[in-house]
Amino acid sequence: MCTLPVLFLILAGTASIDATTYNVTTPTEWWQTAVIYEIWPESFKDSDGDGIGDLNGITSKLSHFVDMGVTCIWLAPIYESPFVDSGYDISDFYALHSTYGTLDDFTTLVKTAQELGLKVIIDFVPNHTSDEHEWFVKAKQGIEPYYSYYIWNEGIMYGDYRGLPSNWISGFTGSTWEWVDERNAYYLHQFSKHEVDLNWRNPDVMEQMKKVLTYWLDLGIDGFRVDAVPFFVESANFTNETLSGQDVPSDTYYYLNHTETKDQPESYPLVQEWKEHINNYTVSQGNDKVRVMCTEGYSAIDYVVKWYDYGSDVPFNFFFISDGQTSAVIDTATDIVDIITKWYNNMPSDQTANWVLGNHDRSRIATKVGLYRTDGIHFLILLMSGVPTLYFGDEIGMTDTFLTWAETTDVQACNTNETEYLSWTRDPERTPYQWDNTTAAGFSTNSTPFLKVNENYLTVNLAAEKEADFSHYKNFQKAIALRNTTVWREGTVDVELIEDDVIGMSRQLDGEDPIIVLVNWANTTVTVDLDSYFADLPDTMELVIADMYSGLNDNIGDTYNKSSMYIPAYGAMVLLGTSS
Ligand SMILES: *[C@@H]1O[C@H](CO)[C@@H](O)[C@H](O)[C@H]1NC(C)=O
Ligand SMILES: *[C@@H]1O[C@H](CO)[C@@H](O)[C@H](O)[C@H]1NC(C)=O
Ligand SMILES: *[C@@H]1O[C@H](CO)[C@@H](O)[C@H](O)[C@H]1NC(C)=O
Ligand SMILES: *[C@@H]1O[C@H](CO)[C@@H](O)[C@H](O)[C@H]1NC(C)=O
Ligand SMILES: *[C@@H]1O[C@H](CO)[C@@H](O)[C@H](O)[C@H]1NC(C)=O
Ligand SMILES: *[C@@H]1O[C@H](CO)[C@@H](O)[C@H](O)[C@H]1NC(C)=O
Ligand SMILES: *[C@@H]1O[C@H](CO)[C@@H](O)[C@H](O)[C@H]1NC(C)=O
Ligand SMILES: *[C@@H]1O[C@H](CO)[C@@H](O)[C@H](O)[C@H]1NC(C)=O
Ligand SMILES: *[C@@H]1O[C@H](CO)[C@@H](O)[C@H](O)[C@H]1NC(C)=O
Ligand SMILES: *[C@@H]1O[C@H](CO)[C@@H](O)[C@H](O)[C@H]1NC(C)=O
Ligand SMILES: CC(=O)N[C@H]1CO[C@H](CO)[C@@H](O)[C@@H]1O
Ligand SMILES: [Ca+2]
Ligand SMILES: [Ca+2]
Repeated sequence: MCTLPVLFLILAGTASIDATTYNVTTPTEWWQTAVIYEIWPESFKDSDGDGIGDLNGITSKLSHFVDMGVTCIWLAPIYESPFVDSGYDISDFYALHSTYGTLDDFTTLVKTAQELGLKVIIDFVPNHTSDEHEWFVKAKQGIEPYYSYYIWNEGIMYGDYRGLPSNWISGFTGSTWEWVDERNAYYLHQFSKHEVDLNWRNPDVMEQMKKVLTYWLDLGIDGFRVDAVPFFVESANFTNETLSGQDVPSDTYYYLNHTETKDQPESYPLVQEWKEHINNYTVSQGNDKVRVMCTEGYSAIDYVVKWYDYGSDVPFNFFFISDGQTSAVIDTATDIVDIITKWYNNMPSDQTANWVLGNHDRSRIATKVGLYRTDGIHFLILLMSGVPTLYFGDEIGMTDTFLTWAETTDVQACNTNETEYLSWTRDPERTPYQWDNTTAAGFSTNSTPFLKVNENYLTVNLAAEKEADFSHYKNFQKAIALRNTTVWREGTVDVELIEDDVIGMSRQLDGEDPIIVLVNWANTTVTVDLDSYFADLPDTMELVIADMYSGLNDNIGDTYNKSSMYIPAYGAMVLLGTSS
């Protein structure tokens, strides 16, 4: 009886049209055409020589975004913090980390950016507070209402022996439970023990955090990027999690399957409520402008796209980075095509796609795919429909910096040991931005910044790449410029695997010249007839951008015949149809 409807559905499914061509909903809001750029404030630009980036440093470099075509900057946490986890451990949601500057510096940054036509969004970190936050200091003393802002449990008594409330493991290694003598109880922390999880079943916590949102909205920002959304609510009964079966140490995160501490259904409505709060704010301001909300969470696809239904405009698509459980496999052209089609096939068709290549937690894209493939993957994410999210320095091909155990500062790595830290450390992708070939790569006048500068800065730096005829930076800038076309905004997206090794992508629209991107993921040349993959192309096309190492730099502006397209090894090309 049960199998009949299933069979019917499968049959109905085979009748669908070519699954690789996607229609695009024409963007109407600013964020739908934005390129979002993550600034790691500590590492971007130091204005006062203390070796640490700051807000005035960012303000002094805003023209960089305008030059590049980036339209929205996202600031990773700038709040007051003991800095155990680089500012994600917030001790006051209403104050700035003093090393970064003053509230005046912040409002100057926002105002200057907006005058330049840029949008500014900030990190919102509602899962936890620092253990030095006033609420937790009072909670530890048993003072209400603060005690109930957090999650406490006395553990399980086995005779005289007290066991942990559950076997849950923190994302930063070790138990999620930390004992407090004073309260005779454990508190919950999904990350560092200095990042105490808030109790999202307590409505007072919601009220407090809405006030935080309003405070920053009043300071003029254009939206929020919400941190760690899958971790908000945990199972109410502290049920043990099952073993994952992975061959990893028993105190590390991937030892368990996180069925009780991640992706819980009760987390979703929280985001919906913030979105409504933000919308209400906008109404109260006379609908003065549109504000965006992005959400951060690595999970299986169903859990991620579900955020669209709960008010997230941009649920970050991390599938180039991780499949939700382990690092993404991006070895072949098939892997890339699968990642792209998986998102388009699963996101609601009336929403906006998005693509993330890197961030402050993960190895840089140029390190992961190799510099010779970096331009190609940039062309793809910039020219498909949707919102690309870039990590600072990607535009110039910055790579991870090797740091010794002694030089390591990241809490996630420091919680492990000298033999294990390289698998956990996030410092390599957090070293200073490489502006030029002067002291500390132009990041600071201080020759010993908080993390050392990558040794490659003499050649890999913005000034040199602006001077060069061909560079990662120039290619990045040219690809962004092509987004300002009707065919980019409204054209269909067609993603094709070509001859095993090439990722082909077209944007087409009646009456407009198409955009074609060809990215050869392999170290072998190939000549293809594009007609076998894309319908209705004009006979000839003009090469408008080619990756730095393709050897095609002198061919920019040349006309190519669609029936015999030569693609160099690891080559990436952007072509424009010449229909007129
Ligand atoms: C895309 O739009 C075209 C024209 O409106 C329509 O015929 C086609 O079915 C749509 N394709 C998908 C996958 O929705
Ligand atoms: C939960 O896990 C802990 C630690 O492995 C164990 O001591 C405890 O017995 C488990 N509880 C249940 C109910 O299985
Ligand atoms: C455990 O708590 C969850 C809510 O987090 C609830 O759905 C589930 O029914 C509870 N299970 C038991 C055995 O009480
Ligand atoms: C753990 O989760 C993985 C991925 O979701 C799944 O394949 C596996 O079967 C689970 N393991 C157990 C023991 O439940
Ligand atoms: C938004 O405003 C409506 C109408 O005033 C109100 O009913 C609703 O509770 C508000 N939502 C939030 C999340 O504050
Ligand atoms: C480091 O940690 C690993 C995994 O927990 C352990 O096997 C190893 O012995 C430790 N090494 C040192 C030097 O402590
Ligand atoms: C440093 O950069 C400047 C400007 O980009 C360039 O003219 C000069 O040759 C560079 N010097 C070295 C040593 O690379
Ligand atoms: C976008 O293109 C239009 C004309 O097609 C031009 O006026 C405008 O300046 C361009 N905007 C940007 C940011 O390049
Ligand atoms: C690509 O192949 C060439 C020639 O076979 C070889 O010299 C080169 O090192 C290869 N490149 C990479 C990045 O593997
Ligand atoms: C394109 O190449 C094909 C096959 O080599 C050839 O038949 C055709 O005439 C060429 N078209 C143009 C416009 O050069
Ligand atoms: C990508 C990202 O924002 N990751 C953050 C998730 O949350 C934890 C705890 O706040 C941070 O340590 C990560 O950096
Ligand atoms: Ca500084
Ligand atoms: Ca939580």
